[in-house]
This record gives sequence, structure tokens and C-alpha cells, in this order.
Amino acid sequence: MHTATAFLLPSTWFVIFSIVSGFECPRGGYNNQTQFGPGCNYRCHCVADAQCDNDTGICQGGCGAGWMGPGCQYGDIAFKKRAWMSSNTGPDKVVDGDPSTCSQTDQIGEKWWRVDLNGLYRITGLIIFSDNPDALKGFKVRVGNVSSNSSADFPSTCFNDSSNANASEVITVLCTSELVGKHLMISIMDQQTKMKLCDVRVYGGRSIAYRRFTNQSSDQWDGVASRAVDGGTYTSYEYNTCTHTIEETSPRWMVDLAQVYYISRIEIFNRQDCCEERLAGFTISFATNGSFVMVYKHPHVMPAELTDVTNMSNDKARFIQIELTDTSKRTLSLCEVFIYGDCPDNLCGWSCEYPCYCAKPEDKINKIDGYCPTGCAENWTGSKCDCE
Ligand SMILES: [Ca+2]
Repeated sequence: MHTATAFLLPSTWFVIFSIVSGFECPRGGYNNQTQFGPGCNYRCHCVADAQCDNDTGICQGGCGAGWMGPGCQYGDIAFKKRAWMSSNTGPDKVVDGDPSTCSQTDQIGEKWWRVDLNGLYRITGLIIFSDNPDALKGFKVRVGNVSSNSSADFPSTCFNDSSNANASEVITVLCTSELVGKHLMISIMDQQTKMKLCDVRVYGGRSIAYRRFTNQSSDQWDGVASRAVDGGTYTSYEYNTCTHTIEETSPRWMVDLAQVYYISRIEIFNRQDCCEERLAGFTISFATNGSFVMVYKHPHVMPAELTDVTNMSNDKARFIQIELTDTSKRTLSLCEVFIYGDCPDNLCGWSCEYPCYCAKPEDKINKIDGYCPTGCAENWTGSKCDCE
């Protein structure tokens, strides 16, 4: 008995305490953000920064702009991207993160709405908000690689609503297979129907770096490594949310995600009050436990305020390092690093801590709860497909 008690981690006690007392996670991170979950180390993403459910992250008033999915923990890769529509009635209203603003096509010919994701993404699913679901009867979701108004340029089909079985004001669409592309189109052919869309959010992986353990090669001007995962995205150094090393050879910053994840996307916020050029040519390296392997090198030009890296040459990591590898002495400064990914195949949970064997593991978009939309793999049962 004594041994078992000794192995209970402090975070376990914390969870037990929360359940018994109805304890609500304190605000934390930069600017006292709302938090929840194991160890209160997850950030709520509710409309108006409302407090989410302490255990699940669910937001009563819905997910805030740019967020979606279980516990509002998944980033929306369509948010504020450039969009077009077959009748020009405000395609941007569909990617403004506000389900109360809608856009409708006219009734002639093929009706479509499309978005340029501005990068190559793996597309697994999306959520469509429409206040008139009948206006989506028979919709198709397709993915392509070129910017075009012709559905023929969207050769990969994510979903085909042939039966209109999904009629609802909020439709979760799971692609029949994982697709890779830069552009997404939603269209209907029914001549009698106008197409109306209020919001389209495309799954871009779950936010996994917030308040994780960080380290860097040196500190200067109080710019400690943890400032890059504190949730603060201000890009002026005076707001105390950017990191800063000394000027040195190969300055580097590292985060430990505490678990191996599939990594789909990394957003890096660069300093704007001065010195933007310092981040030019940065590299990203991944390690699962041993040595780092470089998966991305930024071209040697001044990075924008926000760099969205999606085309990495490897996809699994527990440790992620950002480094300036030139031979000259340089200073590394990062204002925030958002890392998006999900648990490896057949693992689910907040920390990927339990097995979940779905019929099609690549289709899984809710690895937090462990729900298998395609049913369980052979020989596995249970609501989470975790019983052999
Ligand atoms: Ca920050």
C-alpha cells in the first residue's frame, strides 16, 4: 500500500481534490487566461474568454474564433484565410469565427464556397455552421492544390452528402480518408437550393505546447524560455511575453511535450518592435527521445510576424527545438510558439495515456475523449475501443 501511495503524482492528487471539492482551475499563463484540465495546464478557448468546464474544456457559449472540436482544443486552419463564393455575397463571413454572420449564394447553376488555406495541410475533417441546413442538401467537400473556381480542380473528395442525412445547424464532417491539399471547396449541384454557410472550421490539430517544460541555450533581459508557451502573442518585447537569448553561436530554444505526438503545424510569432531579422533562417528539429533531426529550415529572409509551418519532413516528436544554426553569433527571440498535433495511432486521452483501437485510426478527430466515429477495430470493444 505504501508503495502505491508513493507513486501517486502530485497532479493525480490535484485531480482527486478537484472532483471532490468542485474546485475551479485558477487563471494563469500570460494575462491570467482561463484554464482547465489535468494540472490546470490547458487553456480554455471559449467565446469572450469565458471559463470552460473544469474537466472537459467544453464552452457553454461555444468555441472562440479560431478554435473547434473537443474541449475547443483544435486550431481552425481556415480562420481568417482568403475565401471566395460563386455569388459574391461576403465569403469572408464564413471564416470570421462568428457563426452568427452568414453568406448565401444565388440559385443559379453550381453553388460553391472555397478557401485558400495558405499552406499544404492534412485535412481530416471540418465543422460547418449553417442556420438553414436544408440549404446544404447534397453538399460535397473537396480538396485541391490550385486556386480555382472550377470544382474540377478539386480532385480529392473529403465528403459527399448524398442522402442529406446530416441536416443540422452544426454539421461535423469527417473526411472518408485523410487528404493533403492547399484549397478546400464546399459545393452543391441542386438547382433549387441556395447554399448558405455561416462558419466553416477545418481541423488543424490540437494545441499541445501550452505551458509545457521549455529550455533555451541562455537567457537575457528576463526573456526566459517559458515565455514562448505562456499564451501571450504580443510581439513587442515590452509586454514581457517574448524570449531572449544572449548573442551566441547556435542559440536554441526547446520544448518537451511530455509525450510523442504527431505534429501537423507550428505557428511562430516573431518580434515586431525591432530586430525582426534575427529570426531569419531559423530551423525546426524534432526528437522522439534521442537526437534531433532537422525537419524545416526557414528561407534566409525576414520572417513575418506569424510564420505558419506545415510542410515538415517528419511528423513525430516529443521534443521540438528551434535554432539559429549559422556560424556567426546571433540572438534568438520568440514571442510565442503554438504547436498543433495529436496522439499517435491507437492512443487517446489528454496525455495519450490509454489505448483506443478504432476501425480506421487515421479518421479519428477526437482523441481527447477516445470516441471512434468509425467503430472499433477487430477484437476491440468499449465506448473508447480500449477493451480487448
Ligand atoms: Ca508569449
